Amino acid sequence: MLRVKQVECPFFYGNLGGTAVIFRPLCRLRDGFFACIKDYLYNPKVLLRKKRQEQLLLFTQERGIIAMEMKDRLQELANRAKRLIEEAESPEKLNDARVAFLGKKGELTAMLKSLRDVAPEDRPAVGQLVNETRERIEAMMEDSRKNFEKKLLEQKLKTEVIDVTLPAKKSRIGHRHPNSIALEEVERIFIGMGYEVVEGPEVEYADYNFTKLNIPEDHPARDEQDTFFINDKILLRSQTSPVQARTMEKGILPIRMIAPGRVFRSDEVDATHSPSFHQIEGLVIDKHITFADLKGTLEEFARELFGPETKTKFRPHHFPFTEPSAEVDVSCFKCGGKGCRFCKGSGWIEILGCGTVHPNVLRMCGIDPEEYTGFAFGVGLERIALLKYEIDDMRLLYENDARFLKQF
Ligand code: 2NL
Repeated sequence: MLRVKQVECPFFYGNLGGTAVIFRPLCRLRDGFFACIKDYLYNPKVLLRKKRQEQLLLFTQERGIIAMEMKDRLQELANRAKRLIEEAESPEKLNDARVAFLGKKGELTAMLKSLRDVAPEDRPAVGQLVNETRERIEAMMEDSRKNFEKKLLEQKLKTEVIDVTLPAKKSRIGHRHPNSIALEEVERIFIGMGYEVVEGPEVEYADYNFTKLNIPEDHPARDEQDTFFINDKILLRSQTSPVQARTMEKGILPIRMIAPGRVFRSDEVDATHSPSFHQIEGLVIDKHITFADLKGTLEEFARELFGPETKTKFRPHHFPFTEPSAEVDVSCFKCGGKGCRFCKGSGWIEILGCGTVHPNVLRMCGIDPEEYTGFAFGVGLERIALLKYEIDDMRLLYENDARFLKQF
């Protein structure tokens, strides 16, 4: 037993041989001296465990303190948020407060992050408190926002007086292009006579555009200067007749059809020409169809389009796909045929080309010319539109100037 002198503290801390920090308890002896207690207490392992326990105690105490602190801080934060929300004089200021407290880098979000410093057993309670605080702040903000909205509405109602006697603003909607109006008019007339409207491709085989229409290989219409060729066999259609050739090939007879659509020719732009324009072609195939049927049909068409007094004149002409062929003039609807500036003094206006279908065309499209005959015609849509609306330059139809278009 080691005898040591009386010391004031019953504990002694020291560094023995660098192994560990030794915590050496002494026990008080009867005669006022102290003695060390048993050896196992010097065991550094035991002592270290004790120390850890001590630290742990301290740590949990500290965390307890953190939990307490967080409650206070949350309360303080809620109070501060309340004050700021109450003081916000604009929705923008309110939004600033929202960002400061609830934003990604806001104070409450930071508090939520520091929840990991709280003792695990306190975390649910503190976490709930954070959430409750967030809800409280959100509710206050929502109230304030509604308040702003209400005030704004009240102010608007006071200042924005509506005069219900003012005339309404006219909404300016567009309308159909003169070409479309003319096309629909022509379609209406022929549908009324029992015709079908058929459409076909704008990119065509030369075979359908020329060969089957009795336009042989060496015909000038095939010239590259007149037609847009894609290659030897394919081109941009120069007329809508290929649509009719395709219909004849289907072999469903009789045929009563019109084929409206865009066509292409290699022309320079001027007042009466364009490389892309529109055609409406008509075709009737049945047993016993004669030139008289063609005349009757086109006379009726002219009267419907230009008025019941309109007269027609059939002048002999040549087309490769019809025989006989004719060009048709109508009596001038401006002067009634007397002659004026509009008809250049002649009293007549040319409107279309027509004829009875050439037997070669019928044969090449699979129809027996001994059994069936037919007539066909072709009219330029732009020509009809220009005449109908007394427009003297075709280019106006393509320029899309609203000041021009809105007149029709
Ligand atoms: C014109 C002349 C015309 C045709 C087109 C036609 C079509 C077939 C058979 C026979 Cl499939 N003919 N079409 C006939 C005569 C004249 O158009 O000056 N158009 C603007």
